[in-house]
Amino acid sequence: MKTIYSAIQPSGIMTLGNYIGAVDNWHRMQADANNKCIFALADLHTITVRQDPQKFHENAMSFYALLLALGIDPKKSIVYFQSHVQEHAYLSWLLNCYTMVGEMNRMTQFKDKSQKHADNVNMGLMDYPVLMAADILLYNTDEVPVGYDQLQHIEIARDIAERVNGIYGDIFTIPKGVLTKVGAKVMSLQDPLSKMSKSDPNPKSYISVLDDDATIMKKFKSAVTDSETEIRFDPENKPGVSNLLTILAVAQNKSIDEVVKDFDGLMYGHLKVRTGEAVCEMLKPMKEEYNRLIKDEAYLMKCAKEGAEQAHDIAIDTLNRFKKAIGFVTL
Ligand code: AQP
Repeated sequence: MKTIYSAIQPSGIMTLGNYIGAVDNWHRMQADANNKCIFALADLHTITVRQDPQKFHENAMSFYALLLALGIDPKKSIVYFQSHVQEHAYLSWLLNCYTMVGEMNRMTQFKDKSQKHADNVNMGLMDYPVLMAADILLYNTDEVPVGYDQLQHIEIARDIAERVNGIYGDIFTIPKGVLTKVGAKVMSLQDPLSKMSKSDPNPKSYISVLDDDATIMKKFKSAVTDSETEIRFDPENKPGVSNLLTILAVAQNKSIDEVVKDFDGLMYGHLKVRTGEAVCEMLKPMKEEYNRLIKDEAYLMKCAKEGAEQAHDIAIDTLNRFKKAIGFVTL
């Protein structure tokens, strides 16, 4: 069996980028009987950026319900909150002692977020990749489905694991990052050179998977394209148009070439409207299921508790193995 592990931060409302780049892939991997899947809400990571307590709480519950509504099934996969399994923070401390400050300083996300949150460049923001390495390594993970932006963090998790294994022998499984074939980097609708992000201050730049249809259509109609007229897939020279084609291909479950053919002789306006309509259609069943689940807090908490217990059972074994190898006195 292959162990698949991935996580998402409840730092706002899930975007179409998170869905296409990550969660949709989780769903596909869960369907394979050879995979043992573990999915977490990375709520410890979320507080690296200051959160309003009530909003943070609501977002975390909402994210959990969303994952189930998107087909992540607690009967098939372990689905839990990172903060409910204490081994994450513990292993993160241990791994800190095997990670170099220079390595963390080089991380692209750290540099980006330090600029965006210049008034709060806290240690957690810098340490984000080490906590992520702990998440992944605790579960003897083989593959980590992520969007393109997280590949650098997977690389550092591998480096840390190899360093530890080099000192103590076979402690950790070396994980591999897995990208979705289409949509590993969904771009902002307002600035197609940067990725779509749920904490972008401009809500027109992203589609939240809970946006209503009218809002989705409005956001797609105002998507930034270019001053030409030809519809072709060319991410370098036509990033806005290529981003819309990517989203449409995923929403219609077609290849990009097939989608491009459908627009022979048509204009950018048609592309924007069709992409908006296809996304509304794709998200409709999920929204209905979400509206049902979010009212059933008792069920959500029952699933979260069971998920945390299952996760803990695996995590504690890995943590103890590592502690023993380091030489800690155990009770
Ligand atoms: N635009 C994107 N395209 C494809 N995949 C994406 N992911 C994020 N944005 C895109 C993937 O979604 C997963 C969960 O991401 P995360 O919440 O842990 O953190 P993030 O990568 O920092 O995502 P955001 O939306 O940009 O969050 P904020 O705004 O809070 O920083 C990951 O697998 C990620 O690759």
